[in-house]
Order: sequence, then structure tokens, then C-alpha cells
Amino acid sequence: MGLRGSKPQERRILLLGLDNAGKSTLLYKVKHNASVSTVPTIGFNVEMLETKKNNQSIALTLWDVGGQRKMRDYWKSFFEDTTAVVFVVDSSDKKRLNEARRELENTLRSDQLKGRPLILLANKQDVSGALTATELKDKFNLRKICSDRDWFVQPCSASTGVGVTEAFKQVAQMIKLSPDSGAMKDNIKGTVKYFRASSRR
Ligand SMILES: Nc1nc2c(ncn2[C@@H]2O[C@H](COP(=O)(O)OP(=O)(O)OP(=O)(O)O)[C@@H](O)[C@H]2O)c(=O)[nH]1
Ligand SMILES: [Mg+2]
Repeated sequence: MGLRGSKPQERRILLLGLDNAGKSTLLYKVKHNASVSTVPTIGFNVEMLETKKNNQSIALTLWDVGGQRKMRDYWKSFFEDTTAVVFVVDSSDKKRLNEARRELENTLRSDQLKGRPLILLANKQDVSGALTATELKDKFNLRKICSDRDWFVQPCSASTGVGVTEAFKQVAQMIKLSPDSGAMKDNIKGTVKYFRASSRR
């Protein structure tokens, strides 16, 4: 059992995926249970989500980074200290599945993300004709490309909220907790500074 009043362990979770996949919709759904009307993210959004694992409090810092092509070059600036990647896919957009798979493969190649768990979100399940989680798993060849990490595919709809809580419960399950609660440094400020400096170049 966690010590009463002890600082929650902080973990950094990166939400990635193509533009229009539903990352920002998901972020606000899980944080505020709100259906917000989003605009394409230029830059990033960040929210803190408190959750529990084995009675231990965990503070998840959720980084939602824009997925437009020009934004993807910046994804790597967010990799450092990432505990798990949540890769969001628009399961109804069959024309862009190959593009999504390519970007996922590129992301997983990073040394900074070596061994980090992947949660693939088969989003937009409310749209008729959307690929199922199993179809997406096969299409992305996850068994092969994730042979060296834990992975999980969660069907969800960021619009209706179905599957969203389950997705983040799964994230918490896949996180390894350390006995020294609160020891991990919170580097939000560092990343914000880095991002601003890069975007001015
Ligand atoms: N039907 C349906 N629409 C969704 C769902 N999730 C997101 N959308 C819609 O998809 C569009 C894009 O959603 P965003 O959350 O802005 O997508 P994003 O991944 O943040 O996009 P970028 O910021 O450009 O990377 C919006 O019109 C959302 O309302 C879903 O589960 N079902
Ligand atoms: Mg967005």
C-alpha cells in the first residue's frame, strides 16, 4: 500500500498519431469528460491525470503532440523520459492506415523509446465500417514490430468516451512503479523550453 500523503509517482505518456486521429479529443475526454470541438494542434497540449495502480497514486502527464506532417519532425523532442506511448489511429480512415503504420514504425525505432510499452488506440469505433482492434493489430503487424516491448490494442471512441477509461487503466497497468515514490524528475518546463527554442529556429 502507498504511504498516505506520499507524492504520486510521475510518469510521462506521449499521445501520438496522424493528424485527425483524435488525440486532442481523447485528451479532453479523459481529463474533463468533455466533448470539445478541436482544431488541429500546432504544437502540443499537456494535461495531468491522476490514477492508481495497486493503491499507489500515479500522476500521468499526457503530452498530446500535433500529428500534421510538419509537426512530426518535432515528435522526437518529446521522447526523452517517456514511459509509454499511446498511438491513436482513426480506424475508419482506411486510406491512411499505411501512413499511420509507417509513422508508428519510425517512432518505435527510437533508442529513447526502446522497450517502452505501446498502447495502440483503435479510435473512432463509433463510425460504421471502422476496422476492429484485431484487424488493426494485424494490419500494423504489431506482434512483429512490438516483439521487444509490451503492447496492447484498445478499441475506443474519443467522441462517445467508450473505451477511453479502459485505455488509461491499461496504461497504468503497463507502467512499472519504483519504490522511491516521486523520485522521477518532472521535466515539463525543460520540454516546453526546448520546443519553443526549436520552433524559433
Ligand atoms: N466520429 C468520431 N470522430 C472523432 C473521434 N475522435 C475524434 N474525432 C473527430 O476527429 C477530428 C479530429 O480530432 P482531433 O482530436 O482534433 O485530432 P488530432 O489527432 O488531435 O489531430 P491533430 O491535432 O491535427 O494531430 C475532430 O473532428 C473530432 O471530433 C471519434 O472517436 N469518433
Ligand atoms: Mg490535436
